[in-house]
Amino acid sequence: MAEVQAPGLHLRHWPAWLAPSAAAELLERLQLEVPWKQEAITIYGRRHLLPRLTCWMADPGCGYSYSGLANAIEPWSPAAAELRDALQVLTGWRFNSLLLNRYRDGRDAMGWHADDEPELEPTAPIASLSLGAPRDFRLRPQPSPRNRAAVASGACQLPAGFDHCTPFNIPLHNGDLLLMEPPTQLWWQHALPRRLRLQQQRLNLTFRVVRALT
Ligand SMILES: O=C(O)CCC(=O)C(=O)O
Repeated sequence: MAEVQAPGLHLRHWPAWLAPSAAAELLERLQLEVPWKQEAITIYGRRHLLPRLTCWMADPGCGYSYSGLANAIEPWSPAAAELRDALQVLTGWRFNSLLLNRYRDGRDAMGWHADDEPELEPTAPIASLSLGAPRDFRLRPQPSPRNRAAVASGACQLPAGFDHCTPFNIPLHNGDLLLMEPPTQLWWQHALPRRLRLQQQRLNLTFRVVRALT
């Protein structure tokens, strides 16, 4: 396991957490078990199809929405539930929800964002498992709007050395596990850029802890 640390960022990376044969078998199972959908989001009144297929699996009541898209909750599939239980043993966290992304080829991608929605438990890590084709996972220093406002008002300070941080890349391969620890989502954004020559698919699973908001 490799630790990656920078001001406001803490990642733990297990290259080949799953052996190639286990990762290939899991990818096959997930392709069949998961009810993949291509969702649309509305930005400034215009509807856009997401450039990937997705599915939100979660315990009952653990809904999640972003960019005006309220994800329908699918029940845990057998393979996803096995992974959730293995991650509980590894991390001590009982993940109650999972976003699955299927990038059909290098034209599918994910834009810059942080997973900082209010329904996500801020003290929990996000556990990200990659299957299939390798892709670059980009990170850049970019405080969340809440933190930017808090810094501007003097309520909190930038992490020491944050001004000198620059974007960087972590190539994620078949079977890799990446744990994004707090407070990473509050100070850094991530993205999965397009790779137009890539023809193979990749699945990514991000296990999360959603809290009930009162
Ligand atoms: O596919 C990836 O590695 C990134 C997924 C991601 O950014 C997310 O689910 O929030």
